[in-house]
Amino acid sequence: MSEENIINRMAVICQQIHRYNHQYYVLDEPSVPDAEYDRLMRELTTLETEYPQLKLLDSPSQKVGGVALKSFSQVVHQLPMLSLDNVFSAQEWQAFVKRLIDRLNKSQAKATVDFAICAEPKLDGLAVSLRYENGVFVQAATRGDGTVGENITENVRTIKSIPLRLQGTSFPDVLEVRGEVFMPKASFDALNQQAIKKGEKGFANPRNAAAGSLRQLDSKITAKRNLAFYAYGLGFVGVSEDGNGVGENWLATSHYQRLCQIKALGLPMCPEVKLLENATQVEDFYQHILQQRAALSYEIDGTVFKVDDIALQQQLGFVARAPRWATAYKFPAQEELTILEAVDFQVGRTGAITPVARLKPIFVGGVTVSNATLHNQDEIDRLGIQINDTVIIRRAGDVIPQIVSVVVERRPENAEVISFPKVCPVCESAVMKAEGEAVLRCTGGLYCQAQRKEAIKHFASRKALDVDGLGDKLVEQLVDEGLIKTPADLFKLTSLDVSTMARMGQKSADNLIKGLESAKSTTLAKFVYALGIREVGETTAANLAQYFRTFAAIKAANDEQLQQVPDVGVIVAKNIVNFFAQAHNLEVVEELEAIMSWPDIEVKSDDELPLKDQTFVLTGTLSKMGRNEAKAALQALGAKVSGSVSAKTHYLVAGEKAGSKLVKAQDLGVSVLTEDEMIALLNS
Ligand code: I6G
Repeated sequence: MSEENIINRMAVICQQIHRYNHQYYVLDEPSVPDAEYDRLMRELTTLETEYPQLKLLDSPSQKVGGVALKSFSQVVHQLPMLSLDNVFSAQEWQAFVKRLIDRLNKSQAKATVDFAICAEPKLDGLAVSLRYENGVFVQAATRGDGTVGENITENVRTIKSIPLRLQGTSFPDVLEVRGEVFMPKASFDALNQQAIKKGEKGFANPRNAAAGSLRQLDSKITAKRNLAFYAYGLGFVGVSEDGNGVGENWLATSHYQRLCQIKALGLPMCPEVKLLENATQVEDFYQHILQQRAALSYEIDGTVFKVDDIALQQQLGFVARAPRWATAYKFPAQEELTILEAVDFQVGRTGAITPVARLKPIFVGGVTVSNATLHNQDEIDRLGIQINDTVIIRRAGDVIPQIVSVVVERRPENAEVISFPKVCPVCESAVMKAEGEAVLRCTGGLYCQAQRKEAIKHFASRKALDVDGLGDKLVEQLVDEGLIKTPADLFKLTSLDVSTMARMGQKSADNLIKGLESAKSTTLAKFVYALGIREVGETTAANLAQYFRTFAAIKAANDEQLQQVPDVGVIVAKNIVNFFAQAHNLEVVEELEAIMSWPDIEVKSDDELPLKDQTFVLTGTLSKMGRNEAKAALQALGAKVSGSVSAKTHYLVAGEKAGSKLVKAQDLGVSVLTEDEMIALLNS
């Protein structure tokens, strides 16, 4: 690159980062994912390291964050509030350790490489500095540009977990505690739901919600937002001019011990913080926290590792804006940029036509993503998305990838509006949108090959008839080759039919026939669920079976009778009546009734249903019983098992790694049972 090109590139990046900083720190409205920001910052610092003479005076690499808001008074930090450098891989971590060791070797005659490391999750919040004078909270400031922050004392005062007076009697006259203010995931969800109800936009993520809440000029608003705080270190510590206190001597010589000291004064410390014996334990800690991530009640984006010995920290010192003795070891980005290359339309079991985004493959959240659902026209309108747009894609944990937003400023000239098909893309039947629904549906029913395939897949699926040897691919092949049209046709297949299909051996064919034979004996609840009636899930099917006891009674029930069943409202009742009113459904159902069997339902008295009217929610890993077994056991005693926690929940059963449902239950005061307590309840 010529010098002119380098200068231009640096100027472009600086301008971009300034804009992103303003959007992120001042407006609380980030327009690009953190990964893109980090990439630009790295490109800039690499160029600046290679060509220091070309570095711009106002380069954002010299700043830690955004600018202080005009509307808050300013606070000059007595000690600068630094930032952290990042590593993104095991290799980069090793390089960081090597740099530490080299530097210590240079500065010490006999360097000890076996130093302890203080390890913590990296919270996705907002760094703040709290100042206590003679044990009393007097000031809170944001990091700002690291030298000058915003005075947010009145807002921070409202954070419940921050003490206004330190506990005990032994502490320095002046103590600045630094840490992260954050919004727990459950509080963020509740806040956004409230916003949506009021027709407002809501926050993009818990970090923005925390920042937005701290920047309220009216601290009454902040007080209503459930913010939390974990301390991560110290700022200025000393004896005040008129004081005779303990000053700096009070401080331990280990970072971890200092955190424990801060905790003993009544300040919250993250429970996941751990003292590691040496750098070889870092990778395990990183993996452990990565696995815990979804179950933690707060958002994190990585881990932080610090040399624990304060004397070593002092030898290592600082670079321009970060300590040399600490680094954040970040998780793979959960948000990335990519291009929407095309949109296909898929037809589901109930005829719903779903637009599927075909994306330029992108590595995000640890996997390569090339598809994402766009749900329906409303979602497309909400996103304002067009083909060839640059989009932000998010994949958090095991959750399916989502398109979060469009980077409108990158819209190319060849962007194309997404238009829905006028007829079903599979069978060309008419399409329609029912009143009040956002979903467009194919009206072809079982005439539509796509709906047929999905109906048969559902019929054979694990929670329905659980047909051994019949996976989704095989169903597609059987339908494509014209061997089956309905679920009832499955039972007409012979081993010869199947074994003569492409890529099918005799053994797999025999397995399938055997699987079908044993699937003929089932339960009434599973049979009803397997029919795939719209919105009749497992619980509703079980309730229908328990209430009506025979299939004939379910088939003959009218709207009013159906609505007597727990869980069945107007819409579900209508779906059931409509299903049995269609001749082609009845034909298949009658064929199936002739082939299949299930035991009679025992009538239970109220005495035998001691958990009647009690609603349970199961969450986390139930290692002794497993979720399905626990659910069935609770339902057998009359309990209702729901998927989400609300004020109507009576008990939450929390297994290992329970996450946001546990937090919500605690917030709502719902009784929480361990798996053992649930088993004891079932046995009693
Ligand atoms: O911004 C930060 C977040 C978390 C930090 C930090 C931290 O430790 C867990 N530690 C330091 C030393 C600094 N910033 C400067």
